[in-house]
Amino acid sequence: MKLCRFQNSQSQIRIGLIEEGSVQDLTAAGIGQMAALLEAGDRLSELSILTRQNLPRFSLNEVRLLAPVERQEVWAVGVTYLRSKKARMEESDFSATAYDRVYDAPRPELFFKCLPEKVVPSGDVVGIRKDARWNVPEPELALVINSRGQLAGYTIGNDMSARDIEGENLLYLPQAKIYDRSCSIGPSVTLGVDEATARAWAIHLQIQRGPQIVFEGTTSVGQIKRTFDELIAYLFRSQTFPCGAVLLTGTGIVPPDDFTLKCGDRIRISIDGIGTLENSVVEV
Ligand code: DO4
Ligand code: MG
Repeated sequence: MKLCRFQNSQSQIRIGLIEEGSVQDLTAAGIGQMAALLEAGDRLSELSILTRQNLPRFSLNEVRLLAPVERQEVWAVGVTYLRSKKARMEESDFSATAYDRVYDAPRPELFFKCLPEKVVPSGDVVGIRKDARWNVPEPELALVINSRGQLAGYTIGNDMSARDIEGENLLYLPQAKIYDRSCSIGPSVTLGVDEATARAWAIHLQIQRGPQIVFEGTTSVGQIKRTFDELIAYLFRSQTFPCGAVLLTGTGIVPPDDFTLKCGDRIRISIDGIGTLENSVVEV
């Protein structure tokens, strides 16, 4: 089941259920926030009861999908794939030991990514920093977690990053990761899938420049070193999330070192079981 936030033709924000190219309007049945379903223990049965009503249905072409994030803080975890550890160690002599250590350490590298109001939806533009020379997308599975620390669903995240700033000094990480339009999430939240099933999903990244595909790469969720429970448990240690959280689980696809994004590039991130998150690039 795929849950979404959308804007209808009267510009009203609604909650919907996506099925075969159409959206059922759950707000017509009283669901004003996705959180109401994410917090419910029996969300799948609640949803199937709701969808037995004759709810208004729209074609996906008639509505604008919004980022499926309401009031959740967005966090990310780094160096969860061997590929990411290797790339980070190569980009910086200075920080190589830190990346090597964190990959094997019991405590993961968790970092704050952005406030919900800064998240860019699929179809909108993501940013590359004016003061960075080496900018890349990071295609990541995102865990949608409720206020009790339960994994409620999955979506797709793009953890846009400035690799030259990150590589110059580890203490510059917030500037490499957090700036205008540096996080895109969407298009919808997949519910009712266990970790073992999600681990079999492939993640695919495609970058198009004009008519050319300038980079393509694939990885598998199964290559994430840590379990989802472990990541969530660390995120919720000594910290409460009254509105829940979205956690980007790290990248396993890294373009070659001579690749940097340019304005106008189109980034497509697809994950089996979820869909495609698509954005073009602007300088910010
Ligand atoms: O410290 C670097 C962050 C790495 C990251 O964002 C990732 O592995 O996805
Ligand atoms: Mg990342």
